[in-house]
Amino acid sequence: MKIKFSNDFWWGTAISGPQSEGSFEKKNDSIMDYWFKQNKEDFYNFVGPSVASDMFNQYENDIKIMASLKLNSYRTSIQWTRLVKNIMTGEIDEKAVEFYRDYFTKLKEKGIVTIVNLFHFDMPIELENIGGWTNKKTVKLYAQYAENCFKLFGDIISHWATFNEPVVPIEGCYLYKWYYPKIVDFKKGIQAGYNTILAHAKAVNIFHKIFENDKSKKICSILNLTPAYPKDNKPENIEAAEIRDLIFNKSFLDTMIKGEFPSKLVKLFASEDLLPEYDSEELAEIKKSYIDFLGVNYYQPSRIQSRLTKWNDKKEIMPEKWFENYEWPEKRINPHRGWEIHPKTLYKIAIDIRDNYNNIPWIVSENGMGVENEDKFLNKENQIQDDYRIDFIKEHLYWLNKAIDEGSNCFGYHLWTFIDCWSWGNAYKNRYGIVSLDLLNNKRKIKKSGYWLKEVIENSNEIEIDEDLVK
Ligand code: BGP
Repeated sequence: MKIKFSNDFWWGTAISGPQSEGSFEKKNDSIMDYWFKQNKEDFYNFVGPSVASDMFNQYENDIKIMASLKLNSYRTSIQWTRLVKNIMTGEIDEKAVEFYRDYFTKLKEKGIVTIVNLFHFDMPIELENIGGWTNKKTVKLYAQYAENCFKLFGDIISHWATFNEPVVPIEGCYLYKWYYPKIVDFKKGIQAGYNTILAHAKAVNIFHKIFENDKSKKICSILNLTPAYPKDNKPENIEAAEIRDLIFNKSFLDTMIKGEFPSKLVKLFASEDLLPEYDSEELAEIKKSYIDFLGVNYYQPSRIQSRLTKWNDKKEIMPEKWFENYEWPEKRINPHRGWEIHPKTLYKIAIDIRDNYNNIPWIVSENGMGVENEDKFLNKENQIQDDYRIDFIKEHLYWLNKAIDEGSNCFGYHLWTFIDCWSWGNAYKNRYGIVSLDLLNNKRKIKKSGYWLKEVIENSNEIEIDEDLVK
C-alpha cells in the first residue's frame, strides 16, 4: 500500500544543545555538567556531556549532511549556560551569540527551517542551587533569557519552542530520581511544574509582543504525550487512567493551549494540600498566553489500573497514590530502552488534538528508536543497516498519515535524532541517529535509514508500506 504526505510537509530531525554541541567554551555548568562532575558512575561507561556529538565544531559539515539528505527542517536548543555569561545578571556571552548566529544562518542558507528551543532539561546549576524551577527568581531570569534570544536571533529564526518536555524534569528531578538533584517531593514538583508553565507563558507573551506585526514568527511548546490506556472498562481503572492523564499530560497540554488548569486536577491537588503558590496576576499571564503550534514528542503510551493495594499515607505522597502501572500482556517493547512500541497511539493523539485542542497546527517533534550495539548491523561498506528503524518510522507514519487524512492538522515529522547523541545517564548506550557517530574520532556516517528518508522526500513524500507492518 502507498501513503503520501503533502508536498510542503516538514521532514527533519530534532536534537538538543546539551546533547549535541558539547560544553566547549561554555562559561557555566548545567545540572547535567555538574552531576557528571560529581557522580561519573551514574553515566553509562562514565561518558559525560563535554564532547557530546562534537557539533560545536562540526555543525557546518553536519548541516551539509542534512541538506544532502534533503531534510527541510530541524530542531535544536540554545544552551542557557552557553548564551549567558553570568546567569544571575543575564549578561550575554558575545562569543556564544556568534556561534549560534553562524549555526542558524548556515541552516537557513541551506533552506532548512529551524525550530529553536530554549530549554531542554539543562537548568544552570547556579539556579538549581537556589531551588531551580521551584524558585520564582528562575522564572524571572528565564523570561529575560528568552527575550534576549528572540531579539538576538529573531531575524534568522521564525519558529521557536519555550520548553522541551517540561514534565520530564519534574519527574526526573522531583519524583523518580532520574536526574540531579534527585529529590523526592511531589509538592515541590508541582510548584516547579506551575512555575515552568508561568515561565512559558511569560516567554510566549513577550514573543507575541515583540513580533506582533510579523505573523511568520511562531512559538510552541514541545510536550511528550503518553496517553493512558485503562486496563479494562471497569470504572475504577478508567478513573485511574484519567488521573494519570491529568497529572502527566493535561497539566501542560490544557494550560498551554487553553490557558487553564483542568479543574479536576486542581481539586485533586487541593484535596492533598499540594497546590502551588500562585497569584491572580500570574494566572492572568497564563490565561493570556497562547501557542501558535504544538510540538508532540511521542515514544510510548502508559498502561494504567487502579491501585491494587491501598496507598500507605505514612509514605511521601506520589502520583501513584491514585493509580498503578499495568503490564499489558500484548505489549511490544524496545528492549534497549524498555519503552513500549505502539504506533497506533500516534493516531489517538492526533485525533485528540483535532477534536479537543482546536485542531491546532502541530508537528511530531520527536519520535525514534534507541538501539544498543548498532555496530553489529554494519555491512561491508561500514554502513549501519537499521531496517528495524525504517520499519519503526513507517509504522508511525502510517498512523500519522491516516489521522492527517481525517483532518488532524499535523504539518511535519521530526525524528529523534540527526546524529547519535549523548543521553541523560544513558550517555551513548542507545543510538538514535540516522547518522552514526564514531566515539573514537567523532566521524559521521549516514545510516541506511538516512538514505531511506532521503528517498521518501525525493519520491514526492510517497511511502510504500507493507500491509503486514500495520495490520
Ligand atoms: C526525549 C528527550 C530527548 C531524548 C529522547 C530519548 O524524552 O527529549 O532529550 O533523550 O527522549 O530518550 P533517552 O535519551 O532517554 O533514551
